[in-house]
Amino acid sequence: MDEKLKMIAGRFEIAGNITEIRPLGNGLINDTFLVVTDGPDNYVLQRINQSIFRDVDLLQHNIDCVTRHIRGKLEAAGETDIDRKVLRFLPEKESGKSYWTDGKEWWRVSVFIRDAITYEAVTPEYAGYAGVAFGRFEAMLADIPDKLGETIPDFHNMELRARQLREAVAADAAGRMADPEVRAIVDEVFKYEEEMCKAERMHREGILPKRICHCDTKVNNMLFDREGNILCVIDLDTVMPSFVFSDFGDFLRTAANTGAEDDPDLDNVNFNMEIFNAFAKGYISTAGEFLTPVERENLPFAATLFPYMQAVRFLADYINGDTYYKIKYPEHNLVRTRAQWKLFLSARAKMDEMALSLQ
Ligand code: GN1
Ligand code: MG
Repeated sequence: MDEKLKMIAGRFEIAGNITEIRPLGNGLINDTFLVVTDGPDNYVLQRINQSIFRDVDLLQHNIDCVTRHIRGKLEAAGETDIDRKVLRFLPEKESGKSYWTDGKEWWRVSVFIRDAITYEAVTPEYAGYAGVAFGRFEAMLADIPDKLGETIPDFHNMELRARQLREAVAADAAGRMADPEVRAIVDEVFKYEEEMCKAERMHREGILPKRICHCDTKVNNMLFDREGNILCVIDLDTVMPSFVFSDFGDFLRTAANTGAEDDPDLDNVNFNMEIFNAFAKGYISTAGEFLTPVERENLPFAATLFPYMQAVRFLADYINGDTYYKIKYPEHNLVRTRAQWKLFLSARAKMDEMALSLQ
């Protein structure tokens, strides 16, 4: 067992003795480990990527407020098994804070939710449950009294993401603009820029609000029990004020993709309308009461925005020389870009069909 990890985990109020620590999950940003103990619970130990989350104090403040608020709602609703329905972060023994740092690395520990399953792909039935769960998550947070900050400022701001791509192209830090394919994708991306920056314009016009959203609703950020019921939503680092498009669009970006996020075979990648229909129906059943007509009308737009934004982010990272996302091979970010671009075009071609299904 890695003694350093054991020492760090031991700083938190863990019950029992640690018997094993091993890597967990496939996140692209933080390093995550499972801490196995001989006590009643196992734990998740995470090193927070501080080069991305610059203000860990704010980050953990958001998470503390959100988990406390949701816990309160579940208790008020008479829910049982609450420890499997909302994450619980442990205090660090000395500071009492929900994270520990030595000034170089930032760490936190949460209780590992027992008998939970994550999926990289879902059936329409499960997509429907996920829609209900994400709509409920937003509804529960609608009256949170605390002020939450943006843990990554302007995280899902498309104008900013387009600007960052432009800066990456201008700097060409890794010499990748010499590749004609990269140039061609960049040109294609900018053709749709105005169309895809619609949300920021609507916000400036005062017709699109920001609400507390999850902002990383990848299908693998949701825990299911063995019967297929949703237990809870995990990966709360990006819970912050955003447009509802974030949660709706990012879930479909992963779940309605018939291929993988980084599928090298573009024939596998298409936008699956059955998943859209089921997810949208579930989402509207719980979010419908607070959605404004503008938000609702633009849900098909949201389904196209997220593959587009993700293509822009992967492409910018590729051009920057892979400084943000973890990669498994040198061209990985380019392969991801191609797959997200294909998904964007496929979703965009189905917007009318999506609008009909929402009526
Ligand atoms: C990152 O950490 P992970 O894998 O859940 C990213 C998301 C992207 C996603 C792409 C903080 O999420 O925004 O959509 O990768 N998170 C951050 O797979 O940038
Ligand atoms: Mg994740």
